[in-house]
Amino acid sequence: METQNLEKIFQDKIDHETKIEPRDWMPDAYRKTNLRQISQHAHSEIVGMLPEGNWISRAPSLKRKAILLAKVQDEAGHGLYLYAAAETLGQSREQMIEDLHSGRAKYSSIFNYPTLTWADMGAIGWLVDGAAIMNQVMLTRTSYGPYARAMVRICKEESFHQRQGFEILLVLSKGSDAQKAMCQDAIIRWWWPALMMFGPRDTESTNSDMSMKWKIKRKSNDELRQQFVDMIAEQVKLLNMTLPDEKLCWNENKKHYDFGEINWDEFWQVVKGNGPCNKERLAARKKAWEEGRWVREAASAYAAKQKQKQQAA
Ligand code: FAQ
Repeated sequence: METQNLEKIFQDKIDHETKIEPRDWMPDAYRKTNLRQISQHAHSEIVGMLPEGNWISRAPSLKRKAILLAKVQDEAGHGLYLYAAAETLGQSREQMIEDLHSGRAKYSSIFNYPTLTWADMGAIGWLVDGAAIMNQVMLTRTSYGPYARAMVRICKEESFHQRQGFEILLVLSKGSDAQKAMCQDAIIRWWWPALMMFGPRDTESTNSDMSMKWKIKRKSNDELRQQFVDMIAEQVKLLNMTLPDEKLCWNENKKHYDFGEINWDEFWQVVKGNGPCNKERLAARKKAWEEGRWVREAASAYAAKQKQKQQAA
């Protein structure tokens, strides 16, 4: 069939909300941009384990430790579903990991900030997982089938993560003066980086036009960021805390909160690898990959042996 016809059938499917599956014909650019986004998303989940992993051994109680451990394990699971979804587009996991380690592939800017206090576990759950869900609920309806299906389970787990983060902050917000100060400080440090998670302004977003046409994305970066600000500006009142933005105020005409300008220079610096923890994060991932080599080899050898046994039987 001619490419023009194939493209028409493909776009008709998208327009009629039929999922695109791995064996369906798809334009090269659709394959590429899905591979880019899904693999970056997978990398974000895996690198995202590091800032919180840093606090597992220092959690203030056994209960908090168990919850944090489970949350960090959930993130590993999300990474695995997403790598598996990305592999259906024809790239090997080894290649994706190599792209991460060499700095060719991106991951979310947010994970390049340090976790300085226990309150950061609360702020990450509430703000970072909160921003992640805001963006990811639309991805449960994304046009590429394996990505959409992976996102359904991920979103359920992320909403638990967000509530556990808020609860950590709620406890601190009712605690001693030092605990209240710790809570406020974490909110101040994580607020702007959380807003950056939604990506550049719509006018600067190079991928959005095609991603919207192909229903990979269904809401723009600015639209989602606004929804997030509207939600958090209300929730912060329950904590009796404030967000570090003097321009934040309800706009009755727009029925949305107005808010200040993101430091875009900082955003691009972090995306380009010059954030506070970029080098540390990549070094930790490379070390884990090297040190885990024997486990991967042993697991592969075991799987091959089992397969041989089954075939012989
Ligand atoms: N950081 O044209 P756009 C999580 C790049 S998961 C770094 O607007 P697009 C769970 C972008 O890649 C968090 N780079 O791009 C968790 C592009 O460069 P490229 C991750 C960024 O794709 C919680 C360029 O800028 N979530 O948190 C960022 O249409 C707690 C131009 O941008 C996802 O990955 C950024 N913040 O929209 C885990 C969700 N923003 O690739 C552990 C899926 C933009 O052309 C603990 N991804 N860039 O070289 C998406 O929805 C989209 O990819 C966006 C960006 C919205 C992130």
